[in-house]
Amino acid sequence: MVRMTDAEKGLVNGLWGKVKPVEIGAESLARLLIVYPWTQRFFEKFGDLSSASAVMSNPQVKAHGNKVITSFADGLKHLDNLKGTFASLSELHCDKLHVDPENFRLLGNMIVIVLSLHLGKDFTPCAQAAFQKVVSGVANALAHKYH
Ligand code: HEG
Repeated sequence: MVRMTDAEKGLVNGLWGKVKPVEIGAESLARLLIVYPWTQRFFEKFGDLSSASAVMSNPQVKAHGNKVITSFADGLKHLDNLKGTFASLSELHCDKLHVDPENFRLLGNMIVIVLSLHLGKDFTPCAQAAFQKVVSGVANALAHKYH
C-alpha cells in the first residue's frame, strides 16, 4: 500500500493537470520498448519497432500508451485503494497477457522520467518523490494478483 499525505496527493493531482497524459503515455511506453527491447515481444503486432525513431513515431505505441496512461490516471483518483482499482487488470496481465510484473516497475520509472522532462522545474524534489510513490504503488497493485 502507498502511504501518502494529503499534501502529496494534492501535489500529484495538481501537477497531473499540467501535462498532456497522451504524450506522457506514448513517450513512456516508447522509452520502455527502446531501453528494454525484450518488452517488445508483447507488442509484436504493433509493426515496425526496429529503431528508436520507429518506436517513437509508431501510432500503435501511441495508442497503447494512451490506454495505459488513462488507466494510470484513474489510479491517481484512487490513491487510497490502488489494489482494488487495479485488481482486474492485475489478473488480466498475469493470467492472459503473462507480463512479468518487473515490467510495471520499469514503466513506472519511465513515467517519472518523462514527467520530469515535461514539468521542468515544477517537478520539485518533493513532487518527484510523491510521483515515485505513486508509480511504485501502481506497480505493486498490478502485481498483487500474480500467483
Ligand atoms: Mg498493460 C493491456 C494498463 C503496464 C502489456 N494494459 C492493457 C490495458 C490496460 C493496461 C488498461 C487494456 C486492457 C483491456 O483491453 O481490457 N498496463 C496498464 C497499466 C500499466 C501497464 C496501468 C502500468 C502502469 N502493460 C504494462 C506493461 C506491459 C503491458 C509494463 C508489458 C511490458 N498491457 C500489456 C499488453 C496488453 C495490455 C500486452 C494487451 C494489448 C493488446 O493486445 O491490445
